[in-house]
Amino acid sequence: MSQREHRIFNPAMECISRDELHKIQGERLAATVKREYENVPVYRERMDAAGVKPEDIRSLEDLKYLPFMEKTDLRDYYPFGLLASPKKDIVRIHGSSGTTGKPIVSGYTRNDVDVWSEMMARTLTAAGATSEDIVQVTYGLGLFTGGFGAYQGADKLGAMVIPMSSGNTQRQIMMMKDLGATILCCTPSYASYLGETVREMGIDPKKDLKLKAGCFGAEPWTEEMRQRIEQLLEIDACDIYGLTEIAGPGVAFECLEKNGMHINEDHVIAEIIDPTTGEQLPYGRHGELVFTTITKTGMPMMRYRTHDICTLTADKCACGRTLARMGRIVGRTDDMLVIRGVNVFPSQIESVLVGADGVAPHYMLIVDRVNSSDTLEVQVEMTEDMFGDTVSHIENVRKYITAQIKSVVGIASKVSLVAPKSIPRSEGKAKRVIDKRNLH
Ligand code: DLL
Repeated sequence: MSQREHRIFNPAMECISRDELHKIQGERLAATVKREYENVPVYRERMDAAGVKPEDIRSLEDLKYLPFMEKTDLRDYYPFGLLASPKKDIVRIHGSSGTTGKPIVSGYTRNDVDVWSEMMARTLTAAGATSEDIVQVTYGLGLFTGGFGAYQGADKLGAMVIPMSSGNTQRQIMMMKDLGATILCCTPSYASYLGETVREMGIDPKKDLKLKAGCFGAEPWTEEMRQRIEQLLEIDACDIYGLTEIAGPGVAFECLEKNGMHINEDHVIAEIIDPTTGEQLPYGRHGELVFTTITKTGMPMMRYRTHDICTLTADKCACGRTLARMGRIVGRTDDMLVIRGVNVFPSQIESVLVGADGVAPHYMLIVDRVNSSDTLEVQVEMTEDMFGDTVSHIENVRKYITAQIKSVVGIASKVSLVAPKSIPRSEGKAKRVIDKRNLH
């Protein structure tokens, strides 16, 4: 057992026996499918086409008979075509930018907002938060779910919330210091930038700040990035996961064991499937994460394909929770880069860069096609120290990184060490890839 003190917001649910949980999931699934079939024409059509009736879905094992939903469905039935409740019962809309013009939107009833707030209260509690804490919300407050999700969870806990929203780094740090924020909620890329700026301003996090933990998510990050943020800000950095279509942040969260994210399985059912065949894969195997909501009433989702790739485990966690855990997201089936036939995830390259001396983890991957062959350029910023170093030392570091990328990812790349602060910083989700191959 770990020596850490673990706080649990709702022990009755978070530590429920797996048998009892599966029973509840089966009952909630059956009720949700009935609601979907009766209220949403597209669910009825798809289930009829698959030859499944609501009465066929009686337990968790029947999940596999249900059809999948995709992000394209949210576009096709935009904005209200997937509502399972009357529009007057929808109290909130959130959305996220898609790869094409219109955002995808999801409608939440009062029940859905309450469920999501509880999921986020569990998330903050797992990172050590209580009603005594001061939570700085640096996720954008707006259509994006990050800001409101973190705000609602902290509010449910009875903590003090500083709803900063994103941006204005100096001001974030001033408020953090003056108000004594103890918990930080933002993207990991921004947490790392905040940490660097804190150090540049000569602030000693141990002496001058009161931060103890952060709930970071909304984009893929690595174990190396966790260590960097923890060192820069002297905090526990916990990974949190969510998506607009399901509930926003808090769908899954790490406890202080930092060993995978507990899924709020009394509200969602998680599966891992083979992205090509759609077959369910056993726990422990990497595949595409699929969620089915079982308490959502506004816009419930049936077997929603997230395109996120990870593993699941139901092994016991030292925190005492029985909720299954998802591993770090290693990439997405759709932003996985295929370069000269090799699957490449930006997170693999990030793990090399964060571990290398002389460079800061601000990078951009530029993929192109030259003479019918794919090319990968990795632009990474030098640290200030390195920038003033000898040409031969810089060249050695460049060669070292090139060799590491080759050994981790399996393909050759061109590594360019660029000047400090020359790669644009992001306040929300970081943009790490420019793929020029589709432009030719
Ligand atoms: O990013 C919700 C969120 C806000 C989660 C704040 C965590 C913290 P969307 O904008 O709809 O919602 O984007 C969802 O972001 O399918 C993943 O690809 C990615 N993502 C979210 N959390 C993580 C994470 C919010 N912890 C999409 N690790 C998801 C890796 C993540 N990727």
